[in-house]
Amino acid sequence: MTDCIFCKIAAGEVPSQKVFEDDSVVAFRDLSPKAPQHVLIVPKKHIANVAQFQAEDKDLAAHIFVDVVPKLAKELKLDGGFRLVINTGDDGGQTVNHLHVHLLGGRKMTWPPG
Ligand code: DGP
Repeated sequence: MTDCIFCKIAAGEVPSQKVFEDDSVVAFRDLSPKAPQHVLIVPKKHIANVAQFQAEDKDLAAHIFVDVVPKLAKELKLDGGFRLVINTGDDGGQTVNHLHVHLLGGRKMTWPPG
């Protein structure tokens, strides 16, 4: 999508601190980190949010959670645990309308979030 910041980051048109990239996914450090480790895991395909997942995205969704999350958690040394957040839509606090999974760690998380 032409006017999407995460599409531009995924395409390398806008700089980011990438920590992972393969054919279908990119992960980079959040501009405004909420924890010592705060990475955004983003599919390269423009999907607005999880409510817009299609049947054809099942492999992509599995890849994110089965392959990418555990790999990054290990590389970032989040052995004590971490939090995944997927803000979805206005009420969910989503500000960038390109699906992304926040991977947060490196400190004790509180619950509930604000
Ligand atoms: P959300 O509220 O779930 O839509 O989170 C969007 C996150 O994206 C927010 O934590 C800040 C981050 N962000 C927004 N624009 C940029 C950017 O241009 N680069 C990077 N690295 N992060 C961004």
